[in-house]
Amino acid sequence: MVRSLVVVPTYEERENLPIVIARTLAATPDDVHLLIVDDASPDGTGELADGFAAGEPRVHVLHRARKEGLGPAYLAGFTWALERDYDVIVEMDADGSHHPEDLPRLIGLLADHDLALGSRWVPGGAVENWPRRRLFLSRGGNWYTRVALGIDIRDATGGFRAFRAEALRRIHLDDVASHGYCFQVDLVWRALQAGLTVIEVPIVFTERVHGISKMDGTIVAESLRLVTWWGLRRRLRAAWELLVHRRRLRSVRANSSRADAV
Ligand SMILES: Nc1nc2c(ncn2[C@@H]2O[C@H](COP(=O)(O)OP(=O)(O)OP(=O)(O)O)[C@@H](O)[C@H]2O)c(=O)[nH]1
Ligand SMILES: [Mg+2]
Repeated sequence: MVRSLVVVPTYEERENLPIVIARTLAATPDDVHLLIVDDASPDGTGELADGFAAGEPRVHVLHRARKEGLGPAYLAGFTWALERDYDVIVEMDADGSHHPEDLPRLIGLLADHDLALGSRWVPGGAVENWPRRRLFLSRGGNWYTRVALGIDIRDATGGFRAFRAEALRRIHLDDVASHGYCFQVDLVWRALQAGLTVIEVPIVFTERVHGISKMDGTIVAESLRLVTWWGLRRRLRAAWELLVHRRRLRSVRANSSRADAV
């Protein structure tokens, strides 16, 4: 049996929570559980989640002391899942942007892959009701990420994805420090560097109906800064390896011409 845990970070999602829980439970079999990771939402989302958990064994809640961003909330959720030996760990937003009905397809792909990414920007993928500014930001951010890191991933910033637990264990989560969207890029980048198999599948992303977005300028700035740094570090490393290789080649040639002279 494959036990899956869908980790759902929440901050002020009181209106969305009942909907996302009901849709997830209805769309998935009993071996799929939900973990709500709430950062002490002032609107009482955490207490509401406790109420659901009390009446439904498939729902769990992790309370955190304060709002620290998406990255730390997910890391806490991943640790919770790995400690309890779930086989599959899924990321999903609480705001209805990700459709829980896609979960069986996403989880099913892990039979052949380490990481399955729900993607808005592969053929068949789409975004509903986004303003032009958000479309531009997402497409531009993904283009920049692809060029800077040299990866062939269309939607590295998306947050609807399923990991084999084993894959998460292999990508060393201890030193992940990114907080916002960049956290998503960080994990894909680590997965690729670790040689894990990554597949992108189309999803339809729908703009939230209730509540407000927690995305802001600091999240965009963090992403730009870290992706630029990772890209630079990748190129510097490649240049250094080329230099070392050339030096080695030169010394081998020098040695062999010395040997010829003798
Ligand atoms: N626990 C926790 N959850 C968060 C935090 N920030 C955002 N979230 C949740 O993470 C998910 C995604 O956040 P959103 O505000 O929808 O941000 P987004 O989806 O990146 O941006 P939009 O596309 O504008 O909705 C939602 O379920 C939020 O409630 C945080 O600091 N802590
Ligand atoms: Mg959202």
